Amino acid sequence: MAIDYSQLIPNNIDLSSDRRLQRALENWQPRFLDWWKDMGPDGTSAFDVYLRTAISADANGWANFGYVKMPDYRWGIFLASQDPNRVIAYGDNKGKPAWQEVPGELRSTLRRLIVTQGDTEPASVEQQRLLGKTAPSLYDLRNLFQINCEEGRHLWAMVYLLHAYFGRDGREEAEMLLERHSGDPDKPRILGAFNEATPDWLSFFMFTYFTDRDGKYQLASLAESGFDPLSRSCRFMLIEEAHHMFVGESGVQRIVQRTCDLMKENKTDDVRSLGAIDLPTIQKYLNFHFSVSLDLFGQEASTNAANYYTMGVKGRYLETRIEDDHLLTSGTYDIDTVEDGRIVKKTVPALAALNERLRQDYIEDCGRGLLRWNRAIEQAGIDFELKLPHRGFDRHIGGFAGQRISPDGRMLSEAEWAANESKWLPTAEDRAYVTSLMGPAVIEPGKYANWIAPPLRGINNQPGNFEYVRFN
Ligand code: BYC
Repeated sequence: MAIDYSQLIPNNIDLSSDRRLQRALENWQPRFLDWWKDMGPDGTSAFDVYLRTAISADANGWANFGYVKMPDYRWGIFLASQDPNRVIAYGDNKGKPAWQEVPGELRSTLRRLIVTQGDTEPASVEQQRLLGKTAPSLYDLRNLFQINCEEGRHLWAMVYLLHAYFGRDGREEAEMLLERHSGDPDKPRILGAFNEATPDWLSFFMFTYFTDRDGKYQLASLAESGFDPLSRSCRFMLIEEAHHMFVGESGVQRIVQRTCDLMKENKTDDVRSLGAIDLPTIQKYLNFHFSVSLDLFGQEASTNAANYYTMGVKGRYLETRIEDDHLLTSGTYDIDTVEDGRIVKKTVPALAALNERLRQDYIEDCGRGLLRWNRAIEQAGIDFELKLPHRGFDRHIGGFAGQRISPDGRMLSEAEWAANESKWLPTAEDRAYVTSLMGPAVIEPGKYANWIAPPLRGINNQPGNFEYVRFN
């Protein structure tokens, strides 16, 4: 169904036929806009930004580009189209029709998952709210704002589900989504990574590469949900997510490229003296964002994950393409864990290992971008390789939490860790250096900060000197 933009809340769910829901969401809308004003991109409400807006939820031609003031962005409710024959693909309810309403016994489980997902979306906007002040170009500024607007829309997607299917509890949860704030000591966001600061653009690109990619895997698992409205919401969100990961991957790529170009031109490793970011610092930021994002997958052995699967609430990545019984009651899976001071493989029931299995899919996907970044380094003739650290490195959730493990996967004593930590994770000095490169924002069309290469092509094929943001 096409998106109806004539409504106060654009939607493709025939919202006007449900007056109660429409009114409830119209009540929430000004609160969302207040939140955007207070916690969204700082001081930007008058800017005209070249943004894409969804025009239909079909795969073809869903995006429309034009200048928009962000507070006027048409946030709304867009679900992928319904397959009337869809059945649940796994677990105890395998083969039964997907649920169009929330089964009573799954209410609190589903609400919790939707709230956790919903909480991350505004959190990321809050984390990124000051980055516009130091954008390395208009192109990057526009991409930041596009992502912020779409994360805002992802919040709308979850708030719609809470309002439409969870009654008063859902409405209260929707309020809370605007009341918790990233890094707030009293009311923090739910998941760890969403309370970390994103103070500079290297962090932003690492975040959109690694943490948005967790989003891809979690949304893909929730897209397998037996609760059809959740599945359809996540399917549409996934289309938007792809651009965010592109921004991360190409952003890091451009920083690496610039660093390599300067190293080559000046025959030096000391690119800091040239105002660029050295490869070891990029590696440290990578280590940090990768391990923080690995934590987002939860415990390696999780009864929660087993229950979600058995009940048909959350599936595996691309569940329907996997060839097995989709019950997993008899299978096993090997997880890495620490026992008696050593990293060992442990065989656990496949059902319990679903978080770890998703984490493994994610790790493999993360590796693909590194291949491309390393190709740029190799092509410059530089002897350096960016690497993903071991899955146990600097973890705070799961079996590796509290263990001291090196990036190459060795168990360390506290003293060994302390002696090396500054080589593996950004130090205060590294962060201060990267921060010192940031800003003021580069606002001349076609110009880029010294520490980043221009992109290969413009958004929507626009020329290099395109004015992506107009300041008013
Ligand atoms: N931080 O059995 P476990 C995105 C808790 S990103 C804090 O493993 P489960 C985006 C856990 O709650 C994707 N606490 O849990 C990206 C549990 O607590 P209880 C967001 C954590 O449920 C960029 C206990 O530890 N979406 O979209 O299997 C920009 C036992 O753990 C953490 C989702 O996450 C943590 N990291 O797994 C914008 C999908 N990990 O029960 C957006 C929805 C675990 O003991 N969420 N705990 O009180 C889920 O599927 C699950 O909640 C999790 C956790 C995978 C996160």
